[in-house]
Amino acid sequence: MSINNTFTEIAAVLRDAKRIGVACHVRPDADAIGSIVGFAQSMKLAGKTVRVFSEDVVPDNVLFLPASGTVQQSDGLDHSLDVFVALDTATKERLGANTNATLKNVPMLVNIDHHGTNPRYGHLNHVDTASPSCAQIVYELLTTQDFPLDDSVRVNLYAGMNTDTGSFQYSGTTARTHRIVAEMMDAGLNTSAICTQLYDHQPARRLHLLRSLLNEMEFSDQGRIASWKLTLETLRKAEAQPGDTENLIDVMRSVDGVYAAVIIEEMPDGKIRISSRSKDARVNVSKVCEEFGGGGHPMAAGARMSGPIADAALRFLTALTNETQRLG
Ligand SMILES: [Mn+2]
Repeated sequence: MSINNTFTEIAAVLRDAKRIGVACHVRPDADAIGSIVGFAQSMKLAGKTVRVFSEDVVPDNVLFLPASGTVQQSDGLDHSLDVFVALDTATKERLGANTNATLKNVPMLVNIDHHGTNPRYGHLNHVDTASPSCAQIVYELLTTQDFPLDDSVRVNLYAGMNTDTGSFQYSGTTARTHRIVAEMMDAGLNTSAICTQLYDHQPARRLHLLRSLLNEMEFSDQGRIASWKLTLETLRKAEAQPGDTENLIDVMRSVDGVYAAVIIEEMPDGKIRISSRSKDARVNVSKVCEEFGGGGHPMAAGARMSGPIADAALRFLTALTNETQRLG
C-alpha cells in the first residue's frame, strides 16, 4: 500500500482518458489551486476534456492566476468522467462532500500529494513527502511524461511552489525546487510579476485581522508557543473572506524564541479549526494534530476540534506543550 505508482503508470492512464476531472482540498490555498489549474491546462493542451472542481470558492488572492476562472464549485453531479485526479489532498474526505459525490462513479481515482499523513486512497497513488509543494510533483509528472506546458501552466505551478515553500524559505525547499524555477524562467516565466500579485496585493480587511492578531496573541511554554484565538466575532468585524488568514500565522512564528505557532479559529458550524506551524524540526506539529484527527506536514499541520474555543485551545496547547518539551 505504501508503494508509489510511477509517473509512467499515471501518465498511461491519463493518455487513455478522454474526460478528466481534477480537484483539490477544501478551503483551497495557492498550492491547491495552482496545482489543479496548472495540471488541467496541460491536459487541455493534450486534447483532453477537463473539468476542474473545488468544494469551496477560489480565494481572492489567487484569482489573478490564469484560467482560475475555469474552476467550478463542486455540484455533486456525475460528469461522466474517465479519470479523476485529486491533488494536494491528504485524505479523500478533505476533497469535500460534493466532490466525493462527483467522483463516486468514476472508475479511476489518481491521488497525487505531498502530505505524509496521506493514506493512499486512490487506485493509483503518488505521495512524495520530500516535495515541498504539490505543484512541484505536478511539474515533474508533466515534464517527465512529455505533457505540454504553456505560460498558464507555469504561472499556476510557480504560484503553488512559491507559496507552499514560504517563498523558498522553508526547510523542505530543495535544489531541485530552484532548478525547476530556473527551467520555467528559461521558458519565459516572469516570477517577479507573479510575486507582486501574490505579496503586494492585500485587502485592508486582512490588516484588520493582523491588528487583532497582534493585540490578542498569547505566549506560553516560556515563550516557545505563540497562539491566537480567532473568534467568529473578529472574523465578522473584519468582514473576512476565505483566504484572508493565509500566512498570518507566520507573523507569530517569526518571533524570537517561538518554536511553534497556532491559530485556533472558530468556524460557523461551531467546530474549531487548528492551524499550526513549527520552526524547529524537533517539534512535529503534524503528530500533535493527529492526536485530534488531523494531520499534514511535520512543520505545518491542521486539525478540526469540537468547541467551545477556550476548551479546544486548552486541549491543543497542552498537547503541543508536551511536544515542545522535547526541546528540553
Ligand atoms: Mn500543498
